[in-house]
Amino acid sequence: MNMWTRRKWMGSAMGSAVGASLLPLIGAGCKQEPESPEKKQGGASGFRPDIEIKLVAERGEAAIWNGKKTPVLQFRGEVLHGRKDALRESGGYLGPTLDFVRGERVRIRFENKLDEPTIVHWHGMIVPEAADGHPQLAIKPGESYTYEFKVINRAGTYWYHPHPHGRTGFQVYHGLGGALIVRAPAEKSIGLPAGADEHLLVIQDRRADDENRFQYVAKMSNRMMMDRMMGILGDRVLVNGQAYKTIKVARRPNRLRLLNLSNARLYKLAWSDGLPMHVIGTDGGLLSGEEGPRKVPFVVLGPAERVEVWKDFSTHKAGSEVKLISEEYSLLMGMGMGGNRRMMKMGPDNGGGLGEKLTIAKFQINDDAATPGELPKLPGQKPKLAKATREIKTTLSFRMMRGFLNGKQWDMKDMTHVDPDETLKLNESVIWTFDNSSAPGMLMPHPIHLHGVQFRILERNGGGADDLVKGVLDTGDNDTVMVFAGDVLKIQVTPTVPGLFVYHCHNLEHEDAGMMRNFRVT
Ligand SMILES: [Cu+2]
Repeated sequence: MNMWTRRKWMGSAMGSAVGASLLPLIGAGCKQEPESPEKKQGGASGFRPDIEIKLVAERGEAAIWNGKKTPVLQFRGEVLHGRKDALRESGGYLGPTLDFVRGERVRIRFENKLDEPTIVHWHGMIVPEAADGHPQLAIKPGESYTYEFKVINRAGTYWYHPHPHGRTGFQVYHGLGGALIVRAPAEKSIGLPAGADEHLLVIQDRRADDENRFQYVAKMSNRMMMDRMMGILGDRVLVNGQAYKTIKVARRPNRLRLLNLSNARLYKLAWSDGLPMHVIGTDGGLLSGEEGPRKVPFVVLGPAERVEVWKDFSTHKAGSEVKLISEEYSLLMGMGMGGNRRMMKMGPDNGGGLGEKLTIAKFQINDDAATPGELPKLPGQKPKLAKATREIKTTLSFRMMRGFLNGKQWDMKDMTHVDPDETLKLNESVIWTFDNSSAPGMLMPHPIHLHGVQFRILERNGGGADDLVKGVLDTGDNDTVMVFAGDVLKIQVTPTVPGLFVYHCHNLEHEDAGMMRNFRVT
């Protein structure tokens, strides 16, 4: 028996109590099976997992740069039962990459070995509420929480990260996060590049001191104001938890899964060779044949968003190099308060590092003979959306270093509070408007994320996106969407799992500053 399995699993009294209170809310008609609270303690149950994984959050050290190792927080994992290739090491400080097949039943035994509360959320995954990592489910140090869900999402690129309110930004920044891939047999017939021609790039920015320690929100007052307003922006790019990433590629088409796991940075991703980006997928999987592949000069990727790109390296010389870069950009923001608010251009000169030109990764093309490929033909039509029966609206604002949704904040004393207009009916389509133009306070860009659903973006006025408009995709299935300053954006949401879920800004410094609310699906 190894070190992992010998350790005793502690039951979570808090998790059980909360689970019991949530249980009546998981009713019939749910695509997911109800869970019993006992299972939080890892006891026997009727749920028979195809895959069982142990996941631990703990302190560690990572060799990222020359010199001293960087103290990090990290997820470590192990397959206890089922396919061993459902988990593979990320290579850096990030948690293992989880690789599931649609339809599989998954049990994840999570243990908190940090010295503060935490809980894990499976970003983009549609799971029962008890498995969603709601902040009220946060467990104390030494406690464990067992997640059980069937993988019902479309094949796509998802991720996981902590979600304890007020500490999410800190924990993610220090290394807690990982990729989660969902595959489906049907995807194979499309003939996309696979195996060694498929690459996963988890993109993060960090600041570090002379001793290679990550620097979170600055203590210095001016910088601290900037950090809390813009979110943490780092000047060093890490890919898959490593610095100076060079990826060797064959001279043929490759498939790239790009994940923005940065706390606050938005990237304007482009190829250094000036060729367009061919987008084949978004947050929730591949685009339909009617929507993609989509050719754009660059891709705007906000915090927590993912994009899949097809790239033909056969047109490059053997031994040459092409870079994935983030081009310089500026964004409009509404600065100043009350009647004095005016739209200002924020960029590398005045945005605390916002919009800086950065190199993300270098692709080194190998010496093989070139094998050109054709753009893949994606199957299917754009899904026909049901007629929406209701409209709801949320205003976004930021003032006094705090974020607001409809003028309200996350309530730590009542973490299950839901307003009447935050109640959605199961399987009912609603049009949800996010208005980032009218509320008092500063107007900032906010990446808005809804738990428990994949949604469709209907329209936006595009205010504030400034020179980024050509790379804002607004297509396919999404769980996170950039709402720019001055923007009014409409999405269509059709929840398929009942329960209590959160929606929030995924600029993690904004989220921790209260920019999160519940919605309930009944
Ligand atoms: Cu925000």
